[in-house]
This record gives sequence, C-alpha cells and structure tokens, in this order.
Amino acid sequence: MHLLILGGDGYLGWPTAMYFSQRGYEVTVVDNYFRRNSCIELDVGMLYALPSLIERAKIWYEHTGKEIKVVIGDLTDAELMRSLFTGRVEYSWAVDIKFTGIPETVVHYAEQPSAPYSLFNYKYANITIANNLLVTNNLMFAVRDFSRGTHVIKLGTMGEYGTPNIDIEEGWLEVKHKGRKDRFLFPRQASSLYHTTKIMDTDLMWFGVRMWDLCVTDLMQGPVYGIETEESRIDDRLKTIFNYDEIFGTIINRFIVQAVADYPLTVYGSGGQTRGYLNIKDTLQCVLLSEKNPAAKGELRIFNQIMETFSVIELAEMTRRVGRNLGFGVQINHLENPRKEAEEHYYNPTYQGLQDLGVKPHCLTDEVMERMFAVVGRHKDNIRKDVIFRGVKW
Ligand code: USQ
Repeated sequence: MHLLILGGDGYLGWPTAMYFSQRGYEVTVVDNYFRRNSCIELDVGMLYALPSLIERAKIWYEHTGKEIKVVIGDLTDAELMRSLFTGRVEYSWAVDIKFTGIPETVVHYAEQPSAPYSLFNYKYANITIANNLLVTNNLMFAVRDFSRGTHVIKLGTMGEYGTPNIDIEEGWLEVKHKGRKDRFLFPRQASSLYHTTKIMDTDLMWFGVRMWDLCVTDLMQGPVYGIETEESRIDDRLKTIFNYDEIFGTIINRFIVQAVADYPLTVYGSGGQTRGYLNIKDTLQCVLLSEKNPAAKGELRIFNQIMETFSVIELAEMTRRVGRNLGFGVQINHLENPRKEAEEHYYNPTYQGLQDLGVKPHCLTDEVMERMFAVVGRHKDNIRKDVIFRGVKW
C-alpha cells in the first residue's frame, strides 16, 4: 500500500509518516519546509532543533530498516503534484527517490495551519490563501486526471463550523424547508482567515466528489496537543516539530511551556472559549482507521476529529494544578483577547464516527500532562519568553 503524505515535515506529517511506515506501508513524504522557514522568518523559536526531513528519514531507516521517501518541493506547483502521480518529471528536487507508482491514499496536511499567521498582515494572508487553495486544487486535479480511485484524506478543522448556537453534526445537516428536505454541508462560519481557507478546501473537494466521483474523507480536527508518539521514542531526533510561540503553538502545548518557563498562562479574555481537543497519538489512529475504511467512490465522508471538549480556563486550571503538584509556581493571566471570537457560547459537537471505526481515545489526564511537563522540562533552557505573546490582532 503506497501512502503519499503532503506536508510530511510538519507537527502531524512526520509522526504520521513514521506511524504508517512502522505498519508496513510504503510512504512518500513531500514538504517545502514552509513551517521551518516561517519560524526563521518570524523569529519564533522552537523548543528544540530538528534534523532535516531527509536526515530524519535516514535516522528512521537506521533504526527500522524501513524507507520513507522524501521529496522536497512546493505543492502549489501543479507539475510537482502531478509528477507524484505520473512519475513523468525529473526528480531534480528530490533526494534518492524513484517513482514508486500511484498512491492508493493521499493524506493532505500541506497547509499553512496558523490562524494568527493568516491575520499577521496582508502578505501572510495572501500566502495562506494562495498556498492552501492551490495545493488542494492541484491535488484535486491530479487525482481527477490520473487516479480517481485514490482515497484523499484531507485535514479539515472544527473551526470551520465556528461556534453556532445549535449542536454541530459530523459534516452534514438535513434541512427541512417549506415542506421539502435535503442534506447540505453543515453551515460554516470561521473566525480566522486560515479557518476560512479550510472551508474553501472543503468546498473544492466537495465539488470534485460531485463532478468526478472522487473518494474523500474530511477530518474536522480540533487543536492537537502532545510531543511524543510511540515511534518518536525510538530516537530523540525523531521527535516532531514543537512550537510554543503565539503563531504556530497551540494552546495546551503553549500552556505547558509557559508553566515550565514560569510565564503566567496566557488566557485570552474570560477563557470561556470551548473547543474539541485530541492527543497527537489519536490523530494518528484516526488517519489510520480512515485509511483502512476508505470513503466510497463519489463520497465526501466527514468525521469530527476530537476526543473531548474543554474551555480555555479549564485547560489553564488543569495546567496550574498539575504544574503546582510538580513544584512549578504556575500563575494564570487573563489578557485582553487579541482575537475576535465568542468567549461565552454554546458548544455541543457530535464526534462518534471515528470511535465507531475503532479509535480508542487518549484523554487529557493529569498523567498525560505530567509526561508533557517532563519532556518540555528537558528543554527548559531553550524556551524564549519573548516569543510567547506578541498580540497579533484580528
Ligand atoms: N488561546 C488562548 N491563549 C493562548 C492561545 C490560544 O486563550 O495562548 C485560545 C484561542 O483564543 C482559542 C483557543 O485558545 O479560543 C484555541 O486556540 P489555538 O491557538 O490553540 O488554536 P486555533 O487558532 O483554533 O488553531 C489550532 C491549529 C489549527 C487547527 C485548529 C483546530 O493551529 O491548525 O485547525 O487548532 S480548531 O481550533 O478546532 O479549529
């Protein structure tokens, strides 16, 4: 089984590559180092330095004897995307790779993933829109033209739904109107430009499914937390990229770093913002089970990829409790919210589909947090307080 991972160097992409490789898949990863380059450009720092993607694949091979093929390139270039399905382009930008056949499954993570980045200024807004929509469109056309049976697993986001005052269904809503009924995509109303590009991705793929019978799974994922996976424990150099800064860090990872660095936890506003969360290990399970149970021809199948919900203040209080038990003097600070978002709202999403496929959630327990504290603590000296909060305003 040949699996192609677009965005294979990122927080989720690299752990996914090792996870599938470990399970016998033939894995090819593609990345243009967008995340690493942006970290340098914005001077946001990372918790620890990383080997290059090519070096990581070599380290993986030395430990496991399993090859992860690496292509370094920009997937907004349609020719590069198409070559991954045809082999018809010289792999001048690739290292040590031969075309190994059409992928049966593509996992699409190759997106600018940060809401603050997308609203940093007009330049980064444009980069977000251009990258996310072009990559998705290039993928859709490559699959249409060369391999309509390829299963596309695309990472969507719970933020596409926003915080509506009704229950959030898994992707679809049956609407009754003037005595008739039909099924539509659940209404979307994002609260950042990044999240808005994810809505547009969904629309593109839904178009491809309707027009050309593509097979697509859309995983509507909440903020992910965690550092380690089973595979990264093999060698410290295989750990995923880990950001704690305001631009690329997500909340739970940020709070633990802040607690370790003795920086008051940055709760935006009252902290009533509620979201669905999941452990990075569960992202891997969800993608694997989606691969093993693919969408049908002509189906856009949507799962809400979260395991539990928390408000920001609940996460801050949990971090404070766990941190204090470990001897850290954790404080909570309510900052004026730099984002335009509801701080008190109804939130009741459905998220049964992936568990019905067999996903076994790793919930956020005190022990899980303690383990994260331990790993972050080992890199305490690298933490830069100046990148934790800059206040990118919406
Ligand atoms: N927040 C704070 N303090 C912080 C950071 C965040 O109070 O220091 C709040 C935010 O205002 C927001 C919530 O925590 O209400 C989550 O923020 P986040 O930065 O952890 O996550 P978000 O910007 O929503 O984006 C992240 C990922 C994105 C993914 C998304 C899933 O960066 O790629 O799509 O989570 S979701 O939020 O469900 O749309």
